Amino acid sequence: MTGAYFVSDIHIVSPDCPRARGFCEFLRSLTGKDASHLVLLGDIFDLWVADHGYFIDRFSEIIDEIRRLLGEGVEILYFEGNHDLHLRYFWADRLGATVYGEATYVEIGDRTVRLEHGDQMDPDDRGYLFLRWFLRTGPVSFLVRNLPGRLIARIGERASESSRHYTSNTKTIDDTEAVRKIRVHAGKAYAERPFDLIISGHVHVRDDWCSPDESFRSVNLGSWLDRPCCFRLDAESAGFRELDRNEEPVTRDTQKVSAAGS
Ligand SMILES: [Mn+2]
Repeated sequence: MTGAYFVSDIHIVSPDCPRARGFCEFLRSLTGKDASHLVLLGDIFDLWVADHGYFIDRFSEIIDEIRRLLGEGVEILYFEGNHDLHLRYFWADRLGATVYGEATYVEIGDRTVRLEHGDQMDPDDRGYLFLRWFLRTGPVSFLVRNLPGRLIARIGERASESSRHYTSNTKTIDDTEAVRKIRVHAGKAYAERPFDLIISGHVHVRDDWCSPDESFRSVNLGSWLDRPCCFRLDAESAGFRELDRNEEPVTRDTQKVSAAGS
């Protein structure tokens, strides 16, 4: 492997928004020579549903870069978030990325990595977990693929406006609590099936933590709403990279991922 790059929760709202520009710039900086994997861990777009021409045309610049990377042999893994759904019709079937709807274990280099968006991390969030299931049932999938893309976009905008309104008024979970949930979830997942590294997104709180017995490392990617960054993993090191234009890249190749075999 050369390098595996992980990003999530960019929440791109339009092709010209600063986060879309930053993401294009980031994609342009990658080539098949230095990147073996690009892992998109959900909520890359503030809204992307199925294979509507509306989204494909709107974000064609990003799609072109993705196509180039695939052509250069970069493996692209896209995990659905709660803002980007039913991705396989376009991202897998037409582009050639691998799309996942659930947590998955992947071997990258000599590490076993558990990957997931993170929206199933909180078992207390029953209302959301029901909605998540509902949005993926057959009839709803059929409907969202067959309604006009522009209408889907309008419904999505309404929904995210009201959810922003809702979360800003009733912030039920603070950063400390979010970090606790990330780590508890990592421990539970490890007990079910071990890994060297777990990477998630969704909660928008950047976290990089080694379990007390150093058996695994848990990373949450934070959000580009706070600061654009990616996590990079290669054979020697693993750490966050800042992607702000004015900042020097900071690589925290800190604690080595404690691989079972090393
Ligand atoms: Mn999310």
